[in-house]
Amino acid sequence: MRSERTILLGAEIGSIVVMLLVLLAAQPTNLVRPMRPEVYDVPLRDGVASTSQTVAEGDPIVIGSDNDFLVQGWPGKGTPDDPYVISGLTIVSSGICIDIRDTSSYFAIADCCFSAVDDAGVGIRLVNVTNGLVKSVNITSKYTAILLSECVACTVLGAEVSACNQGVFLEKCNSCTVSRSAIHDVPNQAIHCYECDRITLSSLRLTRNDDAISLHSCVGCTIRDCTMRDHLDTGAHLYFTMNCTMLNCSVLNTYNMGAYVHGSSNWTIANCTISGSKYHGLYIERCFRMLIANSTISRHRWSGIYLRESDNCSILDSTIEHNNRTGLFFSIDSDNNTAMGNVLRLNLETNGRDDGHDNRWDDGVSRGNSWSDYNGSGSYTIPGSAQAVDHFPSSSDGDGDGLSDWEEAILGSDPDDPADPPPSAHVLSLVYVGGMAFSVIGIAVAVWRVYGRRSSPRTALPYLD
Ligand SMILES: [Ca+2]
Ligand SMILES: [Ca+2]
Repeated sequence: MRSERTILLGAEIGSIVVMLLVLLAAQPTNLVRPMRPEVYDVPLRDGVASTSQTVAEGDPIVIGSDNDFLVQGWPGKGTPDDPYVISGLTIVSSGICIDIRDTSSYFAIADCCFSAVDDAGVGIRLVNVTNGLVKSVNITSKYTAILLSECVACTVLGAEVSACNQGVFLEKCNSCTVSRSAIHDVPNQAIHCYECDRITLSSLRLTRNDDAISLHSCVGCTIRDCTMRDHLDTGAHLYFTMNCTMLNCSVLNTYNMGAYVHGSSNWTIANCTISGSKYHGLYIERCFRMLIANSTISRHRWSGIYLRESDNCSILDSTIEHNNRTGLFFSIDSDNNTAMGNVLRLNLETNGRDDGHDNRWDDGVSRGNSWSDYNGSGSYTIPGSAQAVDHFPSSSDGDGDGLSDWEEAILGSDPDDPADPPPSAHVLSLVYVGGMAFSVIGIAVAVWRVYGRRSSPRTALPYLD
C-alpha cells in the first residue's frame, strides 16, 4: 500500500498540485461545519460488541498536512459531504497506528482495529487537527488508545477501547465530542481532558477503569448520559473546572469516591445517580456555586454528599439515603449553602450535619427537606456546630405506603418494603393513626372554639385518609 502511494506521488504530482489548488479554493469558510448527519450514525457501544475486521494488517499511517491525504491517495475530497476516509484497516504496531497533525480537511477514520503486542504506543493521535472524525474503531493493548492534542471540532464516535493503559486523552482541545463509546479495563483514566474548552462526553459506557472521567482545568464541558461503574478509584474526577454540567449520568460501585470535585465552580450536576462507593458519594472541596439537583446519592460507605470549604452551593430535590455516615454534610468552612426539597433518609450516622455558617435548610417560607427521623411536629434541628434548623421539615416515606419512615421505625416494619406493614404492624399503625386522629380532632375542636369558624386548623389530616 505504501509503495503504491509512492508511485502515485511520482507519477501524478503535477495533477495533484492542480487538484490541491482547486480543493483549497473550494474549502468551506466555516471550518467547523459538521459532516453530513449519516456519517455520525453509529450504534451505541455497550462494552461487549467488537468491530470485526477481516482485512490484512497494515503499516502505521502518518499524515502531516492536508496535502498528505491526497498524496497518499485516500478516497474523498476533504469536505463535509465527502470527507477523506481511512477505513477497514487493522494495524498492529508498537508506535502510533494512525498519526495525523496540522490538518483542517474533513476526514473520517472508520471501522478500524488498532493494537500492539507489547501494550505500547498510541492507537490514534491527532495533533492540531480540525474536523476529524474517529468512528467505529476497536483499540486494545495500546499505551494510549486515542490522543487528541490542540484539536478543534473533532469527534470520537462508537469507539471501543479495552486493556489499554489510558483511554481517550484530550489536551488543549476545543469543541470536541466523545460519544457512544465503551471504554473498559483501563488502569488509568478512561477519559481525561486537560485544559479543554467545551468538550461533550455523551452516551459513554465506562467500566472497570481507574477513574472513569477526569477533567482538569476545563471550561464549559458537558458530561451527559454516561454510565461509569466498577471503578478502581473515582467515577468523575473534576479538578479546577468551571461552567460545566453533568446530566443523566450513573456512577456506580467505585472504590474511592463516586465524584470528587475540587477547586471548581458553576457546575450543574442533575438527574444523576451516584451509588455504592467505598468512600464519599460526592465530595465537593473548595468549590463555589455548585448546583446538585434531582439526583440520588445512596449507599456509600462514608457520607452521601460532603462539602468542605465550599460556599454558595445548592443541593435541591435530591434523595440522599442509606449512606453509612452522614447523608448531607456541610463541613468546616462551608458557608451560605442551601439544602431544600431533599429527601434525607436512613443514613446510619445522621441524615444531615452542619458545621459551617449561614447555611439554609429551608426557603424561609414553606419548603424544607424530608427526614426519616422527623417525628412530624415542630422544626428539625440539624446536628453540628452551626445549630442549623429546617423550619419546614416533613417526614419522608421511602416506600410510599402512607406510613412515614419514622412511623415505620417505631412499628418495626421495613421502610423500604412497599409490602409493609405486616398484619401486626397494621394493627399497631391503626392504633397509632387512630390515636393521632383522635388527638387531632380534639385539637381541631379546641382551636375552632377559640378562633371561630374562619380559622382553619392545620392538622395532620392526611393520616385520616
Ligand atoms: Ca413508608
Ligand atoms: Ca413499608
